[in-house]
Amino acid sequence: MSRNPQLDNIDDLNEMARQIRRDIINMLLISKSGHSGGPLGMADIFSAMYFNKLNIEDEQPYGNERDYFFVSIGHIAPVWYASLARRGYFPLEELKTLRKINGRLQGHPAPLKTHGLPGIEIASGSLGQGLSVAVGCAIGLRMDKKPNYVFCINGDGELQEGQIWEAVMTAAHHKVDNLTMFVDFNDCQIDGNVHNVMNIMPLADKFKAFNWETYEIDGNNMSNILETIDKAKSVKGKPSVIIAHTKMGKGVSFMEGDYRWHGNPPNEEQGKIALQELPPTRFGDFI
Ligand SMILES: Cc1ncc(C[n+]2csc(CCOP(=O)(O)OP(=O)(O)O)c2C)c(N)n1
Repeated sequence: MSRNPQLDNIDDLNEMARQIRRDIINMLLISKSGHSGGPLGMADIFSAMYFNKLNIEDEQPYGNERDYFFVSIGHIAPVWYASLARRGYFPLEELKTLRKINGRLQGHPAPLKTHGLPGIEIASGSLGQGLSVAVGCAIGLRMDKKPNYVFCINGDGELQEGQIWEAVMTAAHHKVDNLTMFVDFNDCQIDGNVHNVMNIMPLADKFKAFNWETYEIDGNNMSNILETIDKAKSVKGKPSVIIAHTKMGKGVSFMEGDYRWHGNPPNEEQGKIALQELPPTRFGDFI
């Protein structure tokens, strides 16, 4: 299946982010289970990545020239599925099958080899592992003298996993500069606010102490996202991290900033209100 075109201006990328948010709500209304808050909060970054920044190859899910995109927090699958479908990795129609038994869009993502879904590099959902894979991938590419770039999406709650910090130390030690990590910094996790469950602050200072190039941005601001990715990619001699301040449930007033939306879908009434707050776009709904 050939890819849909890249979008080159901020307004279009914002509109795509809104469409992805509508898709997330519609998928969850159909599946009646799944994660709302994290996916909605990350829609701007996914729109920026899939429609502007990621080097994607037409027709090939895993082409040799592609950038590698790892999503370590598999529970935000709805935003990933919507982005992949919108870019043309699989038919939009398939978004109706989120969490259906024997379908390709499981609650947590799995790659082509096991589930037949193109564009997913590795299975994720068990937190803490994705960054290690991303670091290994980046080192491997460098050993093969390949120019491909590697991105990894991590959650702030996920940073409580010890394995993350082994990977952070490893990437710095090996001066892995073909890697950018995003932290979805929404101060929410499955059962509370991150600062209450187990504080990870001061986060930027921790990454700086590990010798990572460290950026802090508004992760729901498209121009901020785009310009920081460019800066991070140009860094030499060390890995980069973009601590992206996002809002859980962004775009839906009654979900915003509330960790209780980490893993729940809207009901019919809530879904209706959510879709009113996210007006239709020129890209059109899948239902
Ligand atoms: C190894 C492991 N431990 C626990 C869980 C259960 N779990 C799923 S999501 C989550 C919270 C993750 O927080 P964050 O990454 O900040 O996600 P957000 O709430 O922002 O979407 C937890 C503890 C898991 N999936 N894997």
